[in-house]
Amino acid sequence: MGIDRVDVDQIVLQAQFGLGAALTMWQLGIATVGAAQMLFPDGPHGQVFLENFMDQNIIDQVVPVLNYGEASLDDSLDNCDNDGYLDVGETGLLTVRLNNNGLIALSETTAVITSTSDLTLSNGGLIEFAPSVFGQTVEGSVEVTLNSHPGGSPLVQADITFTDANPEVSPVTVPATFTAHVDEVPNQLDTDNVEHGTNVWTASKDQGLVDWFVRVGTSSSPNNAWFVEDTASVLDAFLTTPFFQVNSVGNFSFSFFHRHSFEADGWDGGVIEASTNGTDWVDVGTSAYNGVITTNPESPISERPAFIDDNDSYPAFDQVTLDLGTAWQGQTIQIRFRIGCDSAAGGEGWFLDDISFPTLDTPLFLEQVLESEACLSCYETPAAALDAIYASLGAGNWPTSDSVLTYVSILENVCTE
Ligand SMILES: [Ca+2]
Ligand SMILES: [Ca+2]
Ligand SMILES: [Ca+2]
Ligand SMILES: [Ca+2]
Repeated sequence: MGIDRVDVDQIVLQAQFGLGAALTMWQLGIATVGAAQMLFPDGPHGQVFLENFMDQNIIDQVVPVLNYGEASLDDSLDNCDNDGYLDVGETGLLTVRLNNNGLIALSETTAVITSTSDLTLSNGGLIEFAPSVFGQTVEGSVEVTLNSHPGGSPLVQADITFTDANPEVSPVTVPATFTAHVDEVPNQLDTDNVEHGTNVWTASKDQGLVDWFVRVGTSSSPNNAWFVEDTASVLDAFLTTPFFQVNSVGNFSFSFFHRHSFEADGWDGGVIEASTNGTDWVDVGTSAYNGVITTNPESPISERPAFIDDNDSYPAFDQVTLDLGTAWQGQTIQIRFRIGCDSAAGGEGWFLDDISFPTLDTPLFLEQVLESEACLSCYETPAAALDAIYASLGAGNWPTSDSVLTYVSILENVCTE
């Protein structure tokens, strides 16, 4: 059965999107068949490509592939302080994302959550996912209540065991930990070690497919670092501080640890910029750069001095300190880390950790402290809060001049012990 030429062009283009460098024929074959399945789910396209690749021995077997994506824990269903962290007495969602990376459609994907932490899980911890085809991510959740917390370490532990029954995928168990039962106190720390979520940063982009995100496993301080991939397609992505005031006395300096491996010969790279209005940005990293971006109209930072290729100590991290003197004294500014990539080929990307602004009068970064409130019961409505006040007076007793009233902030949904 033939396939229209225009369909073939679309499939091949889609398949090559974001595949990166050092590609094997097997990867290209799998990606092409997958792209055909995604673009033409009801057509013969995927099967035609698959048979041709198998005839050529480029693809030798087709098996279902289900991969772990990520998991998160929040306090979205019934919370005391609405801070995104599951505190004792709160109920939220434990959400799991799985990726179908095989050429076979999956229709009975499940995960079971088990934990040694003191949690109550809905549905026995079972999550049932929607059917998926190649390249799709499926997401599912269970309701979680945190009943108690041992203190000490601000972590909740869970094991995520996922599988598919049709067709059969062998179960895989992934351990996960989540920060829980904490409060965030702003403007406490000079250094962000990237171990506590996204802290104060904003990740955004003008062009491209990916953003900076907190990645586990490759870092300067264990276990997390910010990371952005050097994609094989045009990318202009930023990791930006909030506005902050530069110290009005002395030099302004900041430092960070980073590891980078960009597409060789300066086609892709990274720069550091500052702005007083969030719109107009000037480069502030020149003294630390190791090269210049190759001339290429596709690149958002073409011909600019930049971090290129690998850092000196790669794959270890190097520390960079930038002393910007007194030029920014007293001004309110933002700093951003910017990756610029052209298309055609990519590289590993850029890791950033232990970012420190030690000269500021007011520290930039927040600190997580163990939750001090015992959030054992929450008022879901203002009426419930009023009922609680009346109840505190004793049944049938209206307030008198010597009544002792307990004040409850109904706006902040405050809890009692
Ligand atoms: Ca909370
Ligand atoms: Ca909290
Ligand atoms: Ca770290
Ligand atoms: Ca490139």
